Amino acid sequence: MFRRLHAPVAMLPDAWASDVLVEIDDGGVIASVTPGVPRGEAEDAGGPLVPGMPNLHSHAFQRAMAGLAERMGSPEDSFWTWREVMYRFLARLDPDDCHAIASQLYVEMLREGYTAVAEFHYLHRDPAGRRYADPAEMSLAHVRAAREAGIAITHLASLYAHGGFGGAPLAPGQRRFATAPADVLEIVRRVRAEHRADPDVRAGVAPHSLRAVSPPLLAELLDGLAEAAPTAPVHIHAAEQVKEVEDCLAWSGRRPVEWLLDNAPVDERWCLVHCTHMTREETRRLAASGAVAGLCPTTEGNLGDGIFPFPAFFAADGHFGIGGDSHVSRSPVEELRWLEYVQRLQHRRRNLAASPARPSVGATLWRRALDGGCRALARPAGAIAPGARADLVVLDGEHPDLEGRRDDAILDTLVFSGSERLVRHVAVSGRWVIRDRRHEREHAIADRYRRAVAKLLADAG
Ligand code: NGQ
Ligand code: ZN
Repeated sequence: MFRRLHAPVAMLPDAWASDVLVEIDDGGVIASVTPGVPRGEAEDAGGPLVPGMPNLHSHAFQRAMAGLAERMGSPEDSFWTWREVMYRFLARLDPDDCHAIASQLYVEMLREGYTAVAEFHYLHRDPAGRRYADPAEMSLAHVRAAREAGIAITHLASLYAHGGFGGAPLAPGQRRFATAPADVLEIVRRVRAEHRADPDVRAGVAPHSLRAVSPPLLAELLDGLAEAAPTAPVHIHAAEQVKEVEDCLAWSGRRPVEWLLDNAPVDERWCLVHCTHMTREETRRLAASGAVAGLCPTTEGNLGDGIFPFPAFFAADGHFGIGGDSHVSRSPVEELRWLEYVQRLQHRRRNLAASPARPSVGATLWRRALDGGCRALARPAGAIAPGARADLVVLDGEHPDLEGRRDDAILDTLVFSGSERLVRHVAVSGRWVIRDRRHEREHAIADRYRRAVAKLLADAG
């Protein structure tokens, strides 16, 4: 843990500054930020300093199947056939496998500049659909993986009770997800109790979707949460697929985002993941609600979801952050680049995530995703400012890509030219977890990951 860090340049909340001294207290919180001072005895960051990025949507186990769903099963392949492949994959996972996969994933994310993750977790039961002796076992395995890797985690225990709108029963492939509101609240309680002293572990809830959770169950969960953890975040998947929107209309006469805005207390505590398919009115209302839109551009591309109505949401000052979701990418740079490029392709224009006051696209995306991500994780970070947790990324100032780049051009270059090799050191709560692109335990963690995957694929035959 460092106490005083000096950077040649740093991205402060309003502008870039030079010769910045950052002081950190015993708890890993930034105590002071002073630009324009000599280094003195402070540690030398050695390159441009920017806040680390939160990853607001993760299903960690899906990391291990990246690349295994890219073969045509039928000419009708879609999100729904991918989901069948994913269900077959998860059917074999045990808590040790999940721990091995999540540790590897979290180390990879740190190396790319993510410093915190929201783990949207629904794999609660054993392969036969029975409760584990400790019903929080799978959740705690993920939290342990995060703490070993050194990434901050907001663990979101998912409520999953139905196989479709209108209270349809769970399909056989979904029996590992079966939960009631009381189970979810108990997991939240356990995660909080076991990590009470650790500010890098938080908990919240994730009603999986309006397909998986009926209105009475959603109300029961939110009532329980109001008592147990009134400020904890609430995440839900919404409007990712056209079929989901059609089914929701058939069930309720409303579209998923519209239903939530009309019937649930959607506000700053909420993160609606994807929101790919919204009308103009839903887009405006979602932005006005203060909720965060959880955008997962590489997974949304991979699954053929559709295109988020970014220009209207951005113009309405909506909050958004980025998630790795199925982890076909572990890089915040790639998520942000895809976010902008998809819009350019659709609208046949350039530089959409920008404004006359903030013309730099890469810097605007980085700043806005920091803000939305920290809101979604309920993590006071995302800025180099007093009071924020010291989640920091040091870029490689000697890298040829950054030659002659100043201020926001540094982040434009990171996002649009950037190789991932630009991320050099990474700190979470003032502790170095990546030094010179390496994690202290990366070899042991990768070995364990390889063994787990080898076993899983051998079992699959
Ligand atoms: C999930 N993933 O829960 O892992 C979902 C697929 C579903 C994404 N939507 C399952 N990307 O939505 O039913
Ligand atoms: Zn998801």
